[in-house]
Amino acid sequence: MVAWAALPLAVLATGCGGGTASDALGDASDTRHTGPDKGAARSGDLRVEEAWIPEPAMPEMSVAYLTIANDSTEDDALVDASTSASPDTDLCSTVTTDSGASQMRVVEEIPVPAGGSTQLKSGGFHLMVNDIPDPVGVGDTVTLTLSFVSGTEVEVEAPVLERTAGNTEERDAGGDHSGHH
Ligand SMILES: [Cu+2]
Repeated sequence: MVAWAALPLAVLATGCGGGTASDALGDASDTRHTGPDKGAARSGDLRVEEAWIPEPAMPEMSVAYLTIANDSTEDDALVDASTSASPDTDLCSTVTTDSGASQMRVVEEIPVPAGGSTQLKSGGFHLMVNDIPDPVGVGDTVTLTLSFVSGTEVEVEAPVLERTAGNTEERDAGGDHSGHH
């Protein structure tokens, strides 16, 4: 994870400069586990950490990765997501078929168990940002708004980062976006 050091501090400054991030954070002490390059926020019993967007391979479409932790004693689920980059964002899952092929499909919800956490990452659950009108690139920050079954809403700033070794967890499926349409 040495990639942090190579990132310009301007990414962080931009992400926090608008006031939105600090509003959403509420308790600043909750940012301590997250590197300076990825977004974090909390609302109620839900914590979002490590929010980021890999530099899109195609200008009109991207994915977003993050981790959601549920500190309550009730199961919760992500049921809707919107972004500042596009009016069309889906909850999506990559599944491996019996024949070993990777396929993506839109899902109705992404469960976050009580006292547990769910990672949105390459090869699993993720957010699918479709039909991006103005392409985003490294250095940009996208605001993600996440809505949960419990009624909790979390807004988090997700920086667009290069696909470096430290950022591409389990990125093995070469055709990550194929088959989505
Ligand atoms: Cu997808």
